[in-house]
Amino acid sequence: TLGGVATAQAASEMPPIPEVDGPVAEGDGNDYTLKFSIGTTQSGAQYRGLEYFEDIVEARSDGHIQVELFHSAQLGDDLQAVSALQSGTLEMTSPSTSPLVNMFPEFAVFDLPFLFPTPEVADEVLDGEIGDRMLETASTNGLKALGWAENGYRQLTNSQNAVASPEDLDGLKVRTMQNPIHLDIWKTLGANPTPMSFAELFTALEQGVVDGQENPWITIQSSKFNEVQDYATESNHVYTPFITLVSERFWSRLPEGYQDLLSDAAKQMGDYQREVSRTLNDQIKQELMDEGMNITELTPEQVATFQETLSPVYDEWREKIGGELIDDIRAVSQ
Ligand code: TF8
Repeated sequence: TLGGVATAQAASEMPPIPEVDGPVAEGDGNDYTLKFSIGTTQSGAQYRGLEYFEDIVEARSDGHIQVELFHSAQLGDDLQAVSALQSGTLEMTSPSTSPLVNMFPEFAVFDLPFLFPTPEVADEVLDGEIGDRMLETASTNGLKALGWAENGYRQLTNSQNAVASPEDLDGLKVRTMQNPIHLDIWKTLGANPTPMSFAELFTALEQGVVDGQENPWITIQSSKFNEVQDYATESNHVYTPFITLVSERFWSRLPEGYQDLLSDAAKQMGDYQREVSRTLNDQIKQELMDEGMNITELTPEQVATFQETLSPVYDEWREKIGGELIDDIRAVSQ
């Protein structure tokens, strides 16, 4: 069928899953089951990364670690999955950093608008000293942080009208992540924000409880938001990482050889997943346009208007997040 061909073409443009390399890790003769749950769907880049992670871990543990994948928040949304790790009923998850700011306040730096001008700057921060330090910070309270992947640059969608300036947002009901900076961003822009779990979002959009939301193109398409949202704006207003977490209870039971294996696999997954995400980003924007979504691309002047309007958000949050951290990230992009 035509649908089948279209799917096959889209899939063939995903970078292939790499061959697993590396030696078989030294175990302790025991078998382990590792459940890995995420909030996005099976057709997104995140799940594709998980499939690579599964290949690596099963091959390099010689089958002694069995990986079971769960998508679409089947085992809970971002926050629920993190608490399941803490109580030891789930082994791994990879949430957006944004819902975790109550636990790790410095993660709020990833919620500041327009702080990461390019994916390369994001990589330098995540894979460098700052990212390493944050993985250590997050390795507490029953969690061990292993690496970074990406949700990506966020774009606004809505059911009401094209948005090219803050005025176009007047009174628009926008769902935000459960995060105080995001709430502040949309208030400052003149919208009417409502924090809500991602797992409830499709229904809220469909029933008109909210008019709009913001997420990367790949998440918009894989969650079918375009079926209930006619308008989109390529705003790129925030870059959201995914942080790969493992339950400390599970981690501490593993022999060192398997701990090293999981760390390596998380890093390899993160590199590959970001490649997939970036390859698909423009492709999916085009697909959404072809399917009839009205996508507004902002001129540099229009972007500047959003940036100026949002400058009070920096005044409000700079001291709370740590001015030095913000300056360090700015220094990377210089
Ligand atoms: C959000 C996030 C989500 C992800 C994923 C579902 O809008 O961007 O896309 O965290 O777990 O809540």
